[in-house]
Formats: sequence, C-alpha cells, structure tokens
Amino acid sequence: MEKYYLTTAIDYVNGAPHIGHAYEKILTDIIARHYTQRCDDVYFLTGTDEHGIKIQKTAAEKGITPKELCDENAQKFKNAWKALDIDYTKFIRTTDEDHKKIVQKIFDKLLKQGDIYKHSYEGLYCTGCECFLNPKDLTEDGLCPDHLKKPEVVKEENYFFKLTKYKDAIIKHIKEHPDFIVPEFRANEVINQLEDIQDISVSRAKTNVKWGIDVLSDDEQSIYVWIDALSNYITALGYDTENPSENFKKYWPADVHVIGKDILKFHSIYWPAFLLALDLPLPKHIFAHGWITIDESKMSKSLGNVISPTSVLESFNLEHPDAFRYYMATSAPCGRDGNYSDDDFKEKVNAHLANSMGNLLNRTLSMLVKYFDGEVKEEFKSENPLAKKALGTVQIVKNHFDNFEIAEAGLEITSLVDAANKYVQDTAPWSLAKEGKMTECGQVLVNVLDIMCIIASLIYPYCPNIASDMAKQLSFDLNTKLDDLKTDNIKCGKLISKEDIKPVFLRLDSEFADKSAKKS
Ligand code: ME8
Repeated sequence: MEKYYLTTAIDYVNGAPHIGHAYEKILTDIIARHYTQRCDDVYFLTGTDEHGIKIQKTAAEKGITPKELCDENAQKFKNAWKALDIDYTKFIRTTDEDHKKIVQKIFDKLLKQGDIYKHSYEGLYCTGCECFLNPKDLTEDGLCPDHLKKPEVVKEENYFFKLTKYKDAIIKHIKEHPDFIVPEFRANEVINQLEDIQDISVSRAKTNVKWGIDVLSDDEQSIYVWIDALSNYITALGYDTENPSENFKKYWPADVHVIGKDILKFHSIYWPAFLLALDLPLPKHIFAHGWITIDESKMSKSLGNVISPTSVLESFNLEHPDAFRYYMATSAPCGRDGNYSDDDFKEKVNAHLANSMGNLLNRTLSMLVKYFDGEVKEEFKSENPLAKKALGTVQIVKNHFDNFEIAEAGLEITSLVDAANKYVQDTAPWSLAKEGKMTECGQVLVNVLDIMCIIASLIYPYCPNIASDMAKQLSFDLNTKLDDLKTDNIKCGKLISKEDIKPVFLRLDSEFADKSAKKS
C-alpha cells in the first residue's frame, strides 16, 4: 500500500460542532491512524462547508456578515478537533480563494463541454438539505422527511447538470464494485434513487442566494452548494482543470470518503457523475456511517439536547480525549446508528479502559516489580500461549478496518484483553510466587507484557494517549508497523521501577457521578 487518502464530510458552519460531527471525525481519525500503521503516506482531509442559503440566513439573523459567521464557527470546529486529537493533514474551507478559483474553472469546463445547461425551473427547496426535493419523497404532510420542515417553492432560472447522462454508468459502477458503497446494504437504496433521477440544479439566482461562488460567465448566478462542496475533495489536493498538481496525481482517487448516511446520495450519485464528467477516476469507497442519538432521541436544537464534544471532556474532567474517542468509535456497528448517554459512557470506559486494559497492565507491572524488582530475566522468555490469538487478532483487526468496521475491530481488541486477563486469572502468578515457582511466575508476567505491547499498538488509533503511556512503560516502539508486530517484544534487563508505574486510565468514579455532559 503506497498511499492512503481519506476525507470526512465538510461541516456546515451555521452552528458549532456537536457530537454527531465529532463521531465522524473520530472514526476518520481512527482509520487514518490505523493506516499509518500499515503505510507511510496517509493524507487525511477535513474542513468546513461555508456557502449557501443556510449560512446566509443564520448570519443575517445574528446581524453579522456571512464571512464573519464562517470565521467564528470554522475556528470552533478547528478547536474541537484539536481537543479530540483529530490529526488531519489539511483543513479546507470552501471560502479559501484557491478552492473558489478551481470550482469556477470546473463549472466553466462542464458548461463549455455541454454537461451544464441553463433552464427555467420551479421546485421545492429544503434549506436544511440545501437541495431541491422530489415531491414524491415528502412526508404525507408535505414536509422534508429529514428536517420535518415545509420546503419553499422556488421558481428560478438556474444552471442544470446533466445527471441523467451518467445514470447508467453509475449503476454499472455500483453493480461491478460491491465495496464501492459501504455498508453494502445501502447500495440498493442508491440504485433505487438512481432509477428516477433527474438533472440537478447547480446554481442559484444571486437575487436569492448571494453567499456563493460566482459563475464566471454569468454575473447573475452563484454556484450552488453541492458542486462547490464536493469539489473540496480534489481542490484540496491541488486539482486544476488544465494542470493538476503532483500532489493531486499522487493521492487521487480517494481511498475513502467518510460521510453520514443522510448525504450518501450526493456522494454516490452526484459526485461520481461530476467526476465522470471531468474524466477523473472515482473514489474507491464511500463509507456511510449511521447517526448518533442522545439518550435514544434525535439531536436537535428544538429538543435542546445538542451536546458539544468539548463539553463531554470538560464535564468528566478528562485530561485527554481517549475515553470519548473510544466510546464514540465503538458506539455502533458499521453503518448503524449509535447513541450517547452519560451513564453508558461512564460504565463502558470504566469497564473496558480502566478495569480491563489499564488494570491488567498495572497489575502485571506491579507484580514484576514486587517479585523481580522490575527485571526481566532470560529464563522468563517462553512459549506464549496467547501468541496465536494475539497475532490472529492483528489480522482480524486489519480485515475489519478494510471493511470500515471500526466498532467491530474495537471489540476484537477487547476480546484479546479479556483473553490476557483470563490467562492471568488461570495461571495466578501471585500463587506461583507464593509457591516459590519464580521462573514460571516470571514467564506468565512476561507473556502478558509481550501481549500488552500488541494491545498498545492495536488500541493506538482509538486511544493514542493511553497507547503512548502503555508503550512507554513497556519500552515498546509504538511506531512498529502492524505487519512487523511479533509476540516477543519485552527486552531482557530492567524494564521498570515502582515509581514509573502509573495507571494509564483512571476510572470515571463516583466523584464525577453527578456530572453529565452539558447540553448546549
Ligand atoms: O451535510 N450523527 O454538513 P453537515 C452522526 N456540508 N453524524 C452526523 C450527525 C449525527 N447526529 N449530524 C450530522 C453537510 N452528522 C454538508 C456535507 S460534504 C462534501 C458536505 C454528519 O454539517 C453528517 O451526516 O450537515 C455529515 O456527514 C457531517 O456530519 C456534516 O453534516
């Protein structure tokens, strides 16, 4: 694997980030970190989507300019991703000058080659979706099914993209590449949507939507959000209609676009059509994750249950975001909806990270210090009964990641921790020491510590800070590639002193029990 290019959806900046946005960025960061353990060149793109009627309206309500609103909120997204240790390569904003310039060129090229044409149109526009809706997709009461709001009747002369021209090619691509849309069960939905697809509006009259990128050849029209937003995946790399950059040639096509299920249509129908029109290869995978609910309810401003990711870190006094990352990433199987609740969060991270994983490392190192003054002797190296399961887990985790099964991979790591805990329980090294079987006792401890190195490596994408603390105490190099992992990791000699043993994760105990994430 030479390179891995992955992207998130770019978030609308009409508000601050919430834990649904955070879920996606955490999943993508985990995938990125996993692939850094398999290849040397990972490019991770995220950013913000800053044009459109939604942002124009919110800015007007607040009495500020759209640009001021974008600057203020884009910074909130950047701050949140920093707090969550989202280690992206580039943060693109669709108001970046170089992005806007290339979007204009893309539009112009498609217009000149006849893929875009002008057309007078009357349709139902949903500001929440930032798109025209098909009347047959509305609820019985005539509302947008996602936003439960009545769409506006819009009559305008717009530019249209010939989506219908690419319909057959896209259906063929989806059928020939069953792993193009992940999870696979969503591919049928897309094929059904494709059946009655129509050409789509790609511009709006400036009289209605001022906050957009100008159409070069028509000063009455601005480019409408989706062609602008989707193009970020190539403009960020330095795509140019005439002379694409070396960076673009190196990273395109994307290995995966990570997005939410609500915007799958735009990514698996509109985006491939734009790319085909530009004569560019299609991304390898579109991974549509599910949605996060709060205490089993949809997150919404009107319900007052929107939670900001940083408020969770603050309320629980977390010194780093690992517990929250772990909880979110394992909250739902691939593509399914997940849920956040304060109680469940506490219970799960206490059980998995503190009691099972952290405690196992702490106990084992403490016994090594107690019985052997932290010294690993040559005779402690022996055949490790956990070796097969550990190396098998590495393979299973890799396979899960190749299918974007992030929660499933997390469960496999937990199961390896459980197996190591059971081994300690079964072999009872404290009893071996009591009986004077010191070599056997040392062998058990070193077997466990050898496996803890593999666990540190596997948990790293989810919990980079905890993994780094584990690796430090084990004198293990966390940069070891997954394919180079072995089961003999602990070096002979002094491994650790009592004062250097520190718990890698403290329980969110009763002290915090009355604290809960602040709803904004
Ligand atoms: O759709 N749970 O922006 P957006 C999980 N700008 N994911 C959620 C979520 C929730 N409760 N709420 C939102 C847009 N998301 C466009 C994207 S991409 C070229 C343009 C996810 O701010 C949502 O599914 O409404 C999407 O993937 C991302 O957050 C941004 O949503």
